[in-house]
Amino acid sequence: MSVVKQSWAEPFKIKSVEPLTMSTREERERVLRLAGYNTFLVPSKHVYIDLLTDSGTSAMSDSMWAAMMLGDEAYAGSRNFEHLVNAVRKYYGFRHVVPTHQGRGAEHLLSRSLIKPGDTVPGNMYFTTTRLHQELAGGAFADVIIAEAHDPHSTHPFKGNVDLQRLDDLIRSVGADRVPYVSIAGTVNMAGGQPFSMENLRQVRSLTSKYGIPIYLDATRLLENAYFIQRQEEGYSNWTVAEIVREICALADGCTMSGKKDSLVNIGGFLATNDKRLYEEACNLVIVYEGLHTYGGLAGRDLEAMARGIAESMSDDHIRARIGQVEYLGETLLKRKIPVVVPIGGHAVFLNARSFYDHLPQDAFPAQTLAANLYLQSGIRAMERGIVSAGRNAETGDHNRPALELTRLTLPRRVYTQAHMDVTAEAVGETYAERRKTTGLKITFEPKYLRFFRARFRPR
Ligand code: PLI
Repeated sequence: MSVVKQSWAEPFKIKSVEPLTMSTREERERVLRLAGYNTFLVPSKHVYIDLLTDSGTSAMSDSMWAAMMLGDEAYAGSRNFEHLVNAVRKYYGFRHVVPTHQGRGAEHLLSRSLIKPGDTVPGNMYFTTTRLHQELAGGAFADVIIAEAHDPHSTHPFKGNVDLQRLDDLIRSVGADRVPYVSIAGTVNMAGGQPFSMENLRQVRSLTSKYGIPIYLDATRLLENAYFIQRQEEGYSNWTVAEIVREICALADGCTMSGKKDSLVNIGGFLATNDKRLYEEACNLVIVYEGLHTYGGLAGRDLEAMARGIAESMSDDHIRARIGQVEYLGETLLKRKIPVVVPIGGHAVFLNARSFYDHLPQDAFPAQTLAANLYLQSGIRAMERGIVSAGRNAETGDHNRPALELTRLTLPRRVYTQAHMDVTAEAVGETYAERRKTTGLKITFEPKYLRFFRARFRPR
């Protein structure tokens, strides 16, 4: 294993490049106004460094691009499907695989198959699409993550851990038969990309086994979680990340997956399970909503790229450089005394917008404001992960008010260089220097579901 080296460098060289465009501040003012101060509504041609998301934005390798020419575009039983199933079985260890167009397709299948109206699904913090699918299936999400996860200053190394007492109390209060599964996400997105520990997952497994409740992983960034276990949890420093991923999956019954993150593809996902009954139901539903159970809304070439992306992603050198870059940006910002969530997470650096704009109330949307101002300052695109993302309470209609009010600088895999990180840190520093001028935003339009994608704002 090569993980004991002092420094890291990208384990690839660049073969193909895409030019970046820089705009003027006047242009960005106009673009931002037209976009309703929502970075999701800014056309990418007006973006300089795009840190909106790590989803579907990775650079594929030459091998993955070559795989695109090996698409077996048969309607049924494409050989690329077999390759995908083999890759999932080998690296994640689950027996049955249903491809989907992306992660939320798999969440839809899982939620519709297992949740009955009135059920409760405990999880280590909500994720936007995951919770919505649980709610649309008639269930309610219940947060059982440890309290430290809601504290941007806590340096707990495994802020993605489940609070076992809370989980046990919840199961007892709603009844085990109303808990169809427990949902455990790798490097918890909304907590700042924070991992769970193997020990904690083992304890969750032993608790849920007592009640006969299955565990479904959100494996979207499980590999990143495995890297933190390798580096930080006693007993794992000599394991490969691939071995750790298998060990995690051995403690679960299945997973949903957005291949657009860990698996390095621009589109694709899957549901995987060891439960034959769930597999059968998911096959029924995927045919209605996505496509045949052997392609799930994807072309053969996409399935092939994902099969190769899964194998490629399971490399210690790859994941070390990927998270090394995120940490480099985080540490550069910390040196500049910019308030960020600590520890630095796996896929992104999360700016603590509450501290950044400590003069703004949460109803002035500080994290949304920060994303807008950073864009205005530099053309760098970030995204909100705070009160806007949290949406409204399904029963009362009031804003959900999360403790964390964050702006996410998300790093696509293998796309940007260290110099881009330096420029980003400078731009954040300049935005911070001007923080007192900011008065925040007002919401002017709000879509029904997942409002952060399309909501519009204006200055307060
Ligand atoms: O964007 P999808 O449908 O492929 O995946 C949905 C999804 C599920 N779980 C988690 C933890 C995610 O982060 C996730 C998607 N995340 C996006 C798009 C993001 O920007 O973080």
